[in-house]
Amino acid sequence: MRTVVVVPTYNEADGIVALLDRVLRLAADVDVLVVDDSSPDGTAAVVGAHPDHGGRVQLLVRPGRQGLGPAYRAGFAWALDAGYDAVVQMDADLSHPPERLPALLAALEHADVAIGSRYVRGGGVRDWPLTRRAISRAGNLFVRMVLGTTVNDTTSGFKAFRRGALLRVMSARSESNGYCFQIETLWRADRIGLHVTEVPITFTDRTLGESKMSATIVGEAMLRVLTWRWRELLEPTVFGTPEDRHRVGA
Ligand SMILES: Nc1nc2c(ncn2[C@@H]2O[C@H](COP(=O)(O)OP(=O)(O)OP(=O)(O)O)[C@@H](O)[C@H]2O)c(=O)[nH]1
Ligand SMILES: [Mg+2]
Repeated sequence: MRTVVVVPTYNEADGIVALLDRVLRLAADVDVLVVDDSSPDGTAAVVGAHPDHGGRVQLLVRPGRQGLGPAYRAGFAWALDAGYDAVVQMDADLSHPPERLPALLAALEHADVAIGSRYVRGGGVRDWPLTRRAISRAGNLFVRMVLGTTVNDTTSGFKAFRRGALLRVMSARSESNGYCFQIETLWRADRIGLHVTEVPITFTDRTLGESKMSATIVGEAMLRVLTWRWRELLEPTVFGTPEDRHRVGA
């Protein structure tokens, strides 16, 4: 299965080489696409200077900081154009263990979307302060209650999609600027009727670089989740009828 790992970066020069090396050594058919928003710390130059292992390391540089959502939309469009069979998303800060990638890809043998999950048996979070744990837990509870999904880790940024599944998820116009992009893709996958599964991962707090999480990002997520729910209550067939959904196959 030809796979590409899409990694958005903003000021991740310190850890990106370790991430590239850890991903590239996993399997010969796994490539990496770094989507950098012209990071002032020179992340793109560091990636450009890394051996590309015969085209396995690709770089998409965008004109300036536009947020996680636009970076992923550009990266996913590139990956689909390039014809990959599976597309993975992963943070650049090594919070997501690259070594769990084979488990995510194995899960795609019987699922359309595999989520690297902190909140299933065997998963967890290491080194996060109590406040950050509480925000993540509360955020997940909020999303589960408002959107009515059974997925445990709705905000995970470590996911693998089969090509057909990603094509369907990205066929609708996505508006998320920040981290709510993660929730949006999950919500769409759930509503389209795709088979979503969770694979346990241990998430480790970043040791290099700085967090880009902000109150604006959290605020956008809460507002958008409520708006999405409101919209689908007003228009229940927005994702097709139940019959349409049963016909889905990725
Ligand atoms: N291209 C791009 N990448 C971004 C942007 N904002 C964040 N990222 C990347 O998105 C990933 C997740 O960001 P983080 O700051 O690690 O977010 P987080 O994991 O929720 O926060 P921490 O746990 O505190 O690190 C990282 O790889 C960032 O470099 C952006 O505006 N553009
Ligand atoms: Mg992080």
